[in-house]
Amino acid sequence: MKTQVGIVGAGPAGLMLALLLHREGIDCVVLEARDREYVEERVRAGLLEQNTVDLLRDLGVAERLNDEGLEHDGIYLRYHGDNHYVDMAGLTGRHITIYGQQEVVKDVTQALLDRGVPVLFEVSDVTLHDIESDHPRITYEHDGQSHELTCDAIAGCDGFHGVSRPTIAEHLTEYDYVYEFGWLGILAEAQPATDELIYAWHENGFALYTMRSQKISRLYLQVDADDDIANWPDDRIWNELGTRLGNVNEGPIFDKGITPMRSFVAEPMQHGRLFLAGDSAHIVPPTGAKGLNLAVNDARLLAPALTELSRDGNPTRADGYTAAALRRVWRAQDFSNYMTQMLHDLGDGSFQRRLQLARMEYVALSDAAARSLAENYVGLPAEPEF
Ligand code: RFL
Ligand code: PHB
Repeated sequence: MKTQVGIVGAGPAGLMLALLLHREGIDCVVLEARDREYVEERVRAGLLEQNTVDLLRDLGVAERLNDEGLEHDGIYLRYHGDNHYVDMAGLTGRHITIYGQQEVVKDVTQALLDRGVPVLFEVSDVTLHDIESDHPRITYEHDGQSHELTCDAIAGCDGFHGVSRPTIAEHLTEYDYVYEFGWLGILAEAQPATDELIYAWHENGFALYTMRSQKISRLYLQVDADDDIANWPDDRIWNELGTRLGNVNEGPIFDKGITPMRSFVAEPMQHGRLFLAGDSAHIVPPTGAKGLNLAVNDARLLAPALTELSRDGNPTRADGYTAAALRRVWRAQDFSNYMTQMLHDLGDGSFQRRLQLARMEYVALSDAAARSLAENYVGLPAEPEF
């Protein structure tokens, strides 16, 4: 089999790339290790930057997003028991939208299948070959048979634990930082007790109040990285959320889990004809809500680069992909780290904790400080074509 671009992974990066390439008339095949239901039900991110929403609209896949997405104007920073509003829309003229990552995945997967783009689920033994040639190949198993796909380029969109990055590991420099804490996240059938997201600094550690709809709340607690979800029966979770967030509406919890946190970047994001996009190349802690949005931005930059490479044989843009993508990646790394360091108990004593409060007060009191946080949080405008 032949295609122009072989895409490994049907997460946000791979799916968005496929849709963008299809719009340019470029053939692609998406290979996904898991089954469709698993990918579509996996609970993950929820916060879309304005750029991400604009791109989904531009691609004609925003019907449900327009109906069900919750547009927000700002966030609350909470410390010493009070909420301090940061007016993102007023400061930047841009918005953020709450719409579950798995809903984006469902909408884009369906659009691809409707437009005739092959998305193969439950593919195994994916192996990449001849990356340094003009015709790299992917071998894989599907439906009990071995297959080989010859491409002009391969997009490694297979997340942090995929096969793409390890294939070119010897050519990469990796920057890695692992935090000593994680997030315990829940979904509950409960009307959110807040109109905007609340990022809470508390002596016991960070907490975040977010939502999925008028009826579903999503909440997070900072816990130790090696904590076990079995230590957290529902009443302990609600108790701790109430302590850290103040007024919380309780309801049946239907999903809970602990996620470790890390900051990670692999450079460059290309070797030969293999291009990395999304979590396969970089991870941010979720405090800045950037992971999904970075994955989408990578796809936005990679699509025209691969189009020119495959259609015209012109590698100029493809060669510029790493530099273009990394600018936003490192900005997001810095912002995610800033939010994480300001809000969590880092275990480094009362002086540092007191400094965190001074930083938060500065954001609450100074327009300049608030604007800096706001423009990063809503997402800097998409960079011009490179
Ligand atoms: P994904 O979503 O991990 O998709 C990779 C896909 O590749 C498949 N795969 C393979 N397929 C074939 N062969 C193989 N060998 C394969 N190995 C893996 C996987 O099954 C999977 O389907 O990566 P992608 O597309 O780069 O997307 C990245 C985002 O998923 C991620 O950055 C965000 O979820 C991060 N994140 C958040 N991002 C935001 O922008 N805003 C948020 O509010 C936000 N909150 C979060 C988050 C991530 C969280 N967790 C659980 C990590 C909150 C949480 C709790
Ligand atoms: C979410 O809604 O899941 C969410 C929102 C903001 C974050 C992280 C996660 O910073």
